[in-house]
Amino acid sequence: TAVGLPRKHESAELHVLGQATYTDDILEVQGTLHAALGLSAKAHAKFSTIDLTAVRASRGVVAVYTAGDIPGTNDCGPIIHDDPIFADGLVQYVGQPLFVVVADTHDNARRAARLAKVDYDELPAVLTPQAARAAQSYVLPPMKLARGDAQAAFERAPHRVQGELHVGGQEQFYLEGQIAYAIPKEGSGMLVQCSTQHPSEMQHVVAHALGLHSHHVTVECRRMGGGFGGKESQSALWCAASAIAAHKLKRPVKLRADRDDDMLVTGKRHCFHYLYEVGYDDSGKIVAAKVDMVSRAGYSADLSGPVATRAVCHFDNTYYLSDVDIRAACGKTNTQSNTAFRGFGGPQGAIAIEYVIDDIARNLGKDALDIRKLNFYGKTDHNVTPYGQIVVDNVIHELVAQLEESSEYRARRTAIAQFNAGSPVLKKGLALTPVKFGIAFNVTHLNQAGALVHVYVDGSVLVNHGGTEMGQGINTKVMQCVAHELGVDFARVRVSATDTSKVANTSATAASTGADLNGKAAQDAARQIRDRLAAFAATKHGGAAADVRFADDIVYVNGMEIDFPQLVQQAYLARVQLWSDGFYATPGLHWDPKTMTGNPFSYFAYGAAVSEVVVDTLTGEWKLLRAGVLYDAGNSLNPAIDIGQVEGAFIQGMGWLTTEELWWNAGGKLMTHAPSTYKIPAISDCPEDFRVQLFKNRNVADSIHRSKAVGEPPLLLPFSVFFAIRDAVAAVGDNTVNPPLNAPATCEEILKAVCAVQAQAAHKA
Ligand code: MTE
Ligand code: LUZ
Ligand code: MOS
Repeated sequence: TAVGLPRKHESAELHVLGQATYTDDILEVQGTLHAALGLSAKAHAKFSTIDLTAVRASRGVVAVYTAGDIPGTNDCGPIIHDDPIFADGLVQYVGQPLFVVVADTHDNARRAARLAKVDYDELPAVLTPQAARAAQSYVLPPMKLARGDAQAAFERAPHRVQGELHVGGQEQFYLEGQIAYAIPKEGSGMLVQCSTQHPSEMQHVVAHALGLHSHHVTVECRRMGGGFGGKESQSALWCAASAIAAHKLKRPVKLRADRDDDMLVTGKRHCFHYLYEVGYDDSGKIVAAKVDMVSRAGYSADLSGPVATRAVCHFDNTYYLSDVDIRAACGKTNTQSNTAFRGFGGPQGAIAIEYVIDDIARNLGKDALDIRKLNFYGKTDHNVTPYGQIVVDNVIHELVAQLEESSEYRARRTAIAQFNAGSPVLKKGLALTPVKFGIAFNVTHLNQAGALVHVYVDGSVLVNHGGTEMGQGINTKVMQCVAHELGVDFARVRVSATDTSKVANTSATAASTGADLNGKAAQDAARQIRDRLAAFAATKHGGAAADVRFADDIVYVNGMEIDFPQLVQQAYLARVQLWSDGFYATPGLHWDPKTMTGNPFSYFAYGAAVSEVVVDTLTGEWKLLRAGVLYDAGNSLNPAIDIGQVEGAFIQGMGWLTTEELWWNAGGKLMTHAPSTYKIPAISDCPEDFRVQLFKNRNVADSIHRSKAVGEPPLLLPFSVFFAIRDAVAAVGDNTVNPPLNAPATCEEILKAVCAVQAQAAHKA
């Protein structure tokens, strides 16, 4: 079987040899020009004209296009369509594109882009989600999900905790930046080669911008050097701008953002601000939970609605909350329009309840793990989420028990207490946190995928599917599925670039559903070919079609063994169709956005992690000493790739919660727009002792080979790092004071929390 083996990534050799082709590596067509964007210098301002004289006169410049030059619609936003390609009379954030300049070289285009003169008429700017909430300024109507009577239950509760929390955003920091290369074709055709998670959306945006139909536009993406959600919708601007220029000039135009522009222009993970009020009993059981979250949506809606919805639907995490009131609003701010980022609001929803549980544990003088376990969803009762979906596959009890034991959690807890008692400056902390993550797009219709499988006469197989490769290994997994279905060697199968002219109307490769959806679609296509081959084999060689078996590159028919290519050759001569399309739509999903109830998810993926840190309480510096992870990938399609995904997501999530800080100045300019000021984790931040294991399980849902998705859920595992830091900080006092720690827990933030705990401890004494 090809499925379930720990195969290396299909492009592993190309990656390490530097031979994998990214968009910028594609050989340039003769006559290619290079573009750059001119950006707004103000956060919120009106303007009437842009003086482009100096831009036009700059060396190598061929043309400049502004909003008025767009042949079709000036829009590159998903869902709500409130994102102009080029600002038209109004700028809403520092970095908003005003125009595209095309020159002979990349450097000449960039130099020219800075020479525009704009007469801004400044307007007041809203720069934080809290300010947006105060002004009731939202990009979408606020949402609410309630069950029971949270207010009454809160008032009756034996104990109450209330507080606020701020969790910062995060730059996707894909290694390959945004890029699009538009090549005009005959008869108004346009080919756009680009780095995108969503080729069909790019096709639509380019068609609309050019005033053409979808059939005029082909979008192709062989691979991305990472997307992480940042290329789900926001690759559109770059596609549209390059295509407009290419269409006007009838020349190929490449638009590659340099890192600073990429970070200034594009949206990031939403930061969230929370107000919470939770009631609990003496044992630590939550009896009432109220939370009011507001996100930083930025100046437009983009995907902020579905992100907030996922935050609402992940506030419960692994816990049964009888009486809840969850509110979420998407604050309109004069900053980049925030977008998808691995987890898509799920991490932001779940961290709030984890913070509350951490508070409760300290208030009761108990271990937070015990409070967590006490509140877990039940297996047969207390198993309905606030949005009405029944948790039918709950494995969190056994998963956490296994990790607790294998990590020697209790013994380490004791050892850490002893260490801290004898160590006034260095304090250690420990935390074990669980994850439950709903798998499916929470916008139901997006849960569909298509594939095309070709078996050529020589027995080689070419697969094209609607998913995109961003390093996560979707192609490897789909190849495994097809090889399995046809019973052929893995080496017989190849995947070609994602191409809107091959598979139409695809969804973004997102919501961790890439392999689930496209694996099923490719399986469907391969199965049809296999069935045709089986029918043909039985006709030609005798026996029943149902008894024909395909395995190990051999076809077993009526007691005979025929090599796969040989049977293919025979079938071709007999005029059997050797290629097929395939399609899949996830069954059983429904969602009512008005009541925020339904069955939005196909199933849940689970995991848990335990982290141990040491914090220098004089400097706020810290180190992750050891981390252990148990992740439920179901019947994993590829354990090597899945473990890689878990490790990557863990470290990426750790960066979000600790070192990665987005900082805007008083004028609304993002000052952390390069790695010099924005600190992503480095290899030296990875724990020396890092144990990642997959939990033995099988999906109860009929997913592809009973596997479970792995892309996003592990991003929530490093909650354990954040709460281990908070645990260490609490040890500065007597472990009863809740450190007011916001994320990211930078050294500065940790020191502030240390001082707050010391001040409270002094006050008590
Ligand atoms: N892994 C790598 N190497 N690069 C990426 O950009 N994106 C993540 C995750 N893992 C990403 C990644 C995100 S945000 C998602 S939604 C999933 O991969 C998408 O791919 P999948 O659905 O095929 O798992
Ligand atoms: N929903 C979701 C979405 O759960 N994940 C996504 O990535 C997404 N993207 C667009 C719309 N809804
Ligand atoms: Mo992933 S945030 O759903 O692209």
